Amino acid sequence: MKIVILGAFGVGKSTYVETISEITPLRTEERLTQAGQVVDHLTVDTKSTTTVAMDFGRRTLGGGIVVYLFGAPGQPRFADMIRSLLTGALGGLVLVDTRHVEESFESIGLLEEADVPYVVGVNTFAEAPSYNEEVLRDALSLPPDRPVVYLDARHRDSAKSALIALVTDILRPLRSHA
Ligand SMILES: Nc1nc2c(ncn2[C@@H]2O[C@H](COP(=O)(O)OP(=O)(O)OP(=O)(O)O)[C@@H](O)[C@H]2O)c(=O)[nH]1
Ligand SMILES: [Mg+2]
Repeated sequence: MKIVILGAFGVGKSTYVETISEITPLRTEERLTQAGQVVDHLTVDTKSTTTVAMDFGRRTLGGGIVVYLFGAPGQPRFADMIRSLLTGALGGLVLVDTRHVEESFESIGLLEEADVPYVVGVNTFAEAPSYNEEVLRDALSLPPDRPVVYLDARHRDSAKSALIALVTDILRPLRSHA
C-alpha cells in the first residue's frame, strides 16, 4: 500500500516516518536559512531543516500488508510535489498541529482533489491547545466518515495506531463487499 503523510510545515511528518519505518528512511532535508524566514514560520525552536522532496519508509503490518510511506513536504509552494506523491496512493494521513489548525486545509484540499481517502491525525505537542474531536471536526469541516485520531509522532505505538486506523479505513469497503 502506498500512503502519503501530509500536513503543514513542521507538524512532524518526517518525525512520523522516522518513528514508524522499519528501514532507515530516505530523507531529503535541507537547512532552513534566514532568507526563508519570511515564508517559513517556525513553531519548533529546535527545527533547523525542512523536507524539500519527500521522506520514504516502509512498514510491514499483520496480514501481509506492507505499507510504503511517503512523507510530503509541508509548505504550500510544494503543492505540485505533493500532487505527484499522491499519484497511486491508497490513503493519506494528515498531521495537524492544533496551534495552526487552519494550515491543514491545504493538505485536505489536495487529498480531496486527488480523491484519496484520509485520516486526520492530531500530533499532540505539549505546548499546543487540546481540542476535542467534535470541535476539530467542525473547524476542519470534516466529512463525518473521515476518522480523527490523536497521536504522538515520536512514539512507536502511538504512530502505529494511527497507521492502523488509516489502513483499516482503506480496507473497509473491500471487506464490506466480501
Ligand atoms: N513536542 C513535540 N515535538 C515534535 C513532535 N513531532 C515532531 N516534533 C518535533 O518537531 C520538529 C518538526 O518535525 P519534522 O518531523 O521535521 O516536521 P515536518 O512536518 O517533517 O516538517 P517539514 O518537512 O519542514 O514540513 C522536530 O524537531 C521534531 O522533533 C511531537 O509530537 N511533539
Ligand atoms: Mg519533513
